[in-house]
Amino acid sequence: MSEKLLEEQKLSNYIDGKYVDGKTFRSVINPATGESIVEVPLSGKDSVDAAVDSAKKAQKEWALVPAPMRAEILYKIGALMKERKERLAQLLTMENGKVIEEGRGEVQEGIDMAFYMAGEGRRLFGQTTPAELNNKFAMSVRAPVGVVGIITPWNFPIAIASWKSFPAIIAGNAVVWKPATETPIMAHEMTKIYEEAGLPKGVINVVYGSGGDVGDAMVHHDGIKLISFTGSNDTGRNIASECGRQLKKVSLEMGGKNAVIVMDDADIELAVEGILWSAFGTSGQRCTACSRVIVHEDVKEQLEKRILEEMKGLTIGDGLDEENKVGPIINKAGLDKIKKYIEIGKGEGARLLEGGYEITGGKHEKGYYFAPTLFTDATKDMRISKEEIFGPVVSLISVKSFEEAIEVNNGVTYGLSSSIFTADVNRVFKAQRDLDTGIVYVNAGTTGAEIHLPFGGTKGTGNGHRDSGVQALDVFTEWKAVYVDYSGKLQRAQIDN
Ligand code: UN1
Repeated sequence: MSEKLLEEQKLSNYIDGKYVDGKTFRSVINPATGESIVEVPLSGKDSVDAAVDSAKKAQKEWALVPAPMRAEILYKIGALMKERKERLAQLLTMENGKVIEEGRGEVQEGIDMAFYMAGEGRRLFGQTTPAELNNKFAMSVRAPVGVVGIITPWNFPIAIASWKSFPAIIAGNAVVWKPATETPIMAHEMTKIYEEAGLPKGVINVVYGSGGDVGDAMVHHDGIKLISFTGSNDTGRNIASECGRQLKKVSLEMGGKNAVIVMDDADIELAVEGILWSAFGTSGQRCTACSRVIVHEDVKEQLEKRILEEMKGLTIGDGLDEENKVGPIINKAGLDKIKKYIEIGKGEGARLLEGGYEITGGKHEKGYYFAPTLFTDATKDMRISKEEIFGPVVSLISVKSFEEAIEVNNGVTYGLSSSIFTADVNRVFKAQRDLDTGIVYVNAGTTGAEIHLPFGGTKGTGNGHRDSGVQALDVFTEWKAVYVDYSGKLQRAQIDN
């Protein structure tokens, strides 16, 4: 399969519109089979320097291309992604492991983002406003930030890159992109698409390598004016403190501990479907994955029973096989982290109802598989109820009231996504007001954010910025206030009126 889909045996950095060979490499492993798919360069500071030089040159000219003309190229990028959707989805499943249906869904997110941001090429709205003085015109316009650095994770290698790179380029920036070393193939496929769509050289540069080398060099480079990062909380904090020291703009998205609340008046069957999809889809490796179920005590037993029954129907295996509903975990480190949390949960006194083990043997032998897992009788203060596990593990916490459910939901350091199942309209509106997360769902699970709405969260999830939506433009632009005095004399604001 890999030979047929991908001809290259080694990937190359993409700098100034040219493929530049790497010196040292590591293998990209298909987590479903343990097989090596391709070699990815492990670059260093010199490659980042070259990428920034190229981006700087390109950005000057790109910023002068009228935004509707930049959009023409972005429309072409979207059209090529659409044309290659199946190829991209298959390669995505091979490098990331998510089941092919989800691979297609993710590529679609990227396509949607391309067309949506291309539309912004004819908007990029600023404001005009009356001036304080006569014969004077006042307006605010969006200006590009300059050369921007984007650092993207392995769990959504094409969607998250699209949320960041497309608003960046439509606004007239040039990009240095470090994709996750686990999933570089999506970036490589995108470089071919940029070329074919006619994106001028240097507008997007791709440098492969580790966070410690390439990421660090980007964060420290004074030619990069902004870092947009999605990844772990620890790395995000380190990036933010270094960017703070340099007064570099920084936008962070760092995960969640998302809960589905099931009230006593909920449609239980619908809630079960929502929980299964958002807890075990992408093997729980979404920032938005449901890893807590906060259930009203009156329906706890019924919900538990129905979740358990439905979990039995989850087929686990290689995501390229359409039969499978749950794919592998990204790598051994991911698997080890999940295993550690199973032991923590047991030690804390949560009751393991299902799963809790690595799946080995037969067709699972060479990949990294973990059984979908359900804990019950968890309490809000347990580590499994507070810390991000990033795997197919969900814990049930029982509560006595709506108010307690909201309190438990909000009692974690993260604030990305939350959900409530209820039939009571008053509870719906109170919940959307009081749930302290950047995304709230009613009668749906915690996943499935749409690209034209802001994506991000409160507290430890981020630092106040949002990916996707028009809000992403606020990250990738500076506001400039422009005053045009056409009175022919010096008018002094705050004095001459
Ligand atoms: C992520 O997990 O970082 O809402 C992104 C969702 C997807 C994106 C998830 N559209 O679950």
